[in-house]
Amino acid sequence: MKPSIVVYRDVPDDLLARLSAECDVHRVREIDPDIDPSVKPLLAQADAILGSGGNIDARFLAMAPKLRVASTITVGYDNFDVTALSEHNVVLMHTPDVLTETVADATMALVLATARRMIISSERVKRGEWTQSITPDWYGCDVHHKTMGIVGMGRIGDALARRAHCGFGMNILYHARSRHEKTENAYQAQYRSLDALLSESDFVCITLPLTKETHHLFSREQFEKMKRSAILVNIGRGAVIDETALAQALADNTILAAGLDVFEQEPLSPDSPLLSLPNVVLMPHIGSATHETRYAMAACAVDNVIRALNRDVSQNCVNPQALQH
Ligand code: 8YV
Repeated sequence: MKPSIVVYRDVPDDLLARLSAECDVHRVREIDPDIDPSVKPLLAQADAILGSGGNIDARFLAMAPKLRVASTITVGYDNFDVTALSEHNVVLMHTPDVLTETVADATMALVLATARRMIISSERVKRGEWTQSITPDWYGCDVHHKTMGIVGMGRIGDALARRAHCGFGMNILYHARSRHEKTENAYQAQYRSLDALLSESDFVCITLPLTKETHHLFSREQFEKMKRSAILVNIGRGAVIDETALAQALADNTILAAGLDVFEQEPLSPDSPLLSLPNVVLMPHIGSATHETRYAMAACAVDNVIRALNRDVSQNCVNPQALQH
């Protein structure tokens, strides 16, 4: 008998066909039975789940007693309780590497769009405000040869450092849990304490995952340590920033501007104070959202689940120790 898998995100047809050759595939829109109760009987029988989002915790796992593999079509896995998964002998597979370059492109795009005020300029042109030569109120600030401080130095941080240093001649500072000699040597990146990075950087780019340690790492105190001319970019996870404190810091010009791809609540609440600020560029979590990369992520997640169901957790597994012997 084929293993049963619940798929809770769009997956291209050819990849679904690959999955169907190995598994009984059940497609649903939502994985949370509180939102869609019809998922409950499917979870009761499921050997695997594949999708993105959802809150996969002990309560969820109690509804999926046969589950052996959870395959997320993301690199970040803060919505999974990894300890609970391991206790239930469920292996968690994710999709690192395939999105690194695309997310680094998006980070650089946010740096440029924010510094050069591209979105606001475009809106002004569309409103018919470009009626004569532009005046200094249209000006942005330079990016090239400025100092970029990267907080979190994983794969995406390294790919961003490459773009910023090799492409834009930027001086790279970074803060991370450990030193990254390869990045230091390749891009003359210099390690700094978080406080030193904040005070020296023109652009502070957050590429951190969300963990207990990084939750609200950025709040009023950190914004006050930044230059008043500094721009903050977040491509990691929204809750690394205390968003209320950020909106305040942008409103009272404690920092110059921000470019955000991720938010504490997604989709962004219509009540968010960020929505009315002129000095913030808001993107709907599109860091990895290109046709090519989303396909590669889905393909990686499909391969991951097939391998893991065949007890191969040698690649892309967050908790290989959970494989039951
Ligand atoms: C995901 C992401 O594609 O992979 C991650 O961790 O943040 C994004 O690239 C997105 O969360 C999918 O919903």
